[in-house]
Amino acid sequence: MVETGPARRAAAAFERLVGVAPEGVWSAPGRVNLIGEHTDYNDGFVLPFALPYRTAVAASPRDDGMLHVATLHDDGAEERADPIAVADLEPGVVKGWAAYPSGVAWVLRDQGVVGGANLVIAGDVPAGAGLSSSHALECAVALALLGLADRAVDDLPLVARWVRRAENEFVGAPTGLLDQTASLCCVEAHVLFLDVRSFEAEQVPFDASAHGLEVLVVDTRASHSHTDGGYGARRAGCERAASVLGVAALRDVEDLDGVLGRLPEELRPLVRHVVTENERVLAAVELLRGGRLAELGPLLDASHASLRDDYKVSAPELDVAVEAAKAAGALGARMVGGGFGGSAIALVPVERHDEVVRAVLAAFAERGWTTPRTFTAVPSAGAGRDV
Ligand code: GAF
Repeated sequence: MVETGPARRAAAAFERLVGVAPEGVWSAPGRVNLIGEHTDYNDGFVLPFALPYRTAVAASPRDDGMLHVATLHDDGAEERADPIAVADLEPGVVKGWAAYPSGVAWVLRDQGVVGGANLVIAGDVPAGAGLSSSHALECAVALALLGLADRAVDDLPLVARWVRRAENEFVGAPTGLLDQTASLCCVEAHVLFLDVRSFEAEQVPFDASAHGLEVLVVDTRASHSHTDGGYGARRAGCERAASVLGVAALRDVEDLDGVLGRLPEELRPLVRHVVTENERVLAAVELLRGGRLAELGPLLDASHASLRDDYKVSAPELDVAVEAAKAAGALGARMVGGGFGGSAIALVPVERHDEVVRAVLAAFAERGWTTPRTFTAVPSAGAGRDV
């Protein structure tokens, strides 16, 4: 049990707000996905790792069946959501940030976790950055509520499915299983190679620094959302294409060139992206298994081009970050997450770090855009109990 900064802050805020120490503190990380974007809801492959940034939830049970939730904002201000009876939770009744923890309590109620709770949240996963801050919060809440109920958490993929239900049905974001599975199942110094259909998982060692490399994250500060239609439209297009082709999911498409002609024109690029992106994940895993990290660059570049030109989920800020990083010496770069804003990653030789960061900041400054935030991402621990 490692007590992290967010865990300490959540526990301290809990004592201030509730007046006693919490029964426990649980936390979960954000993620980046090395490659494999928009493949998860097509039953495909993903390759994420957990970030060193986490959301922590300090918690204690309540015997009146009420859910009291508060969050600590970055500026130190505390905000309490309106208390609500767990029995009264239904999709649509809780809005804003409190919908995320409430949605998890709603799902777990169906699993027999019916008691009330005090939850105080603190975290340092950048919000709106495509780094999965919402899933970090939901996973931490899930572990906290299960922990308070003394429920063993031995089936993490099942917990991931519960969290997906909260996100899809309570929050209203039609997301897949990538983010919550990464947050729950990733381990330090590895990327998680996950077959989303079978849930077969392999922890693949990933130590970029041993190769003189780093994964640089550029949070463009162009904020994104998964509830505003663009994400759902792509997902619906994929489902329509699978149904036209008579396959269970686009994962099952084998002869890409052969099937494209059978599809309405507007669906072809979606299918092309998903099929080629799955191939890129498999190729990336082969490179990692062979210790050939420095050869990942072209796969990252091809992934970005496919997301930009075929899937059409990039944004000018993402494209500029990717191009500037590459021009300054990155071996490859791509947007990560759902897109329409958020973050990009670049595979950077350590000695080019400063130059790449300078180039990205200069490109943004030239355009009068908000200064992006950059950091080096090291594969970190997944969710768990801190205290
Ligand atoms: C978002 C979603 F939450 C994930 O499920 C996944 O689809 C991702 O976008 C794109 O790969 O992060």
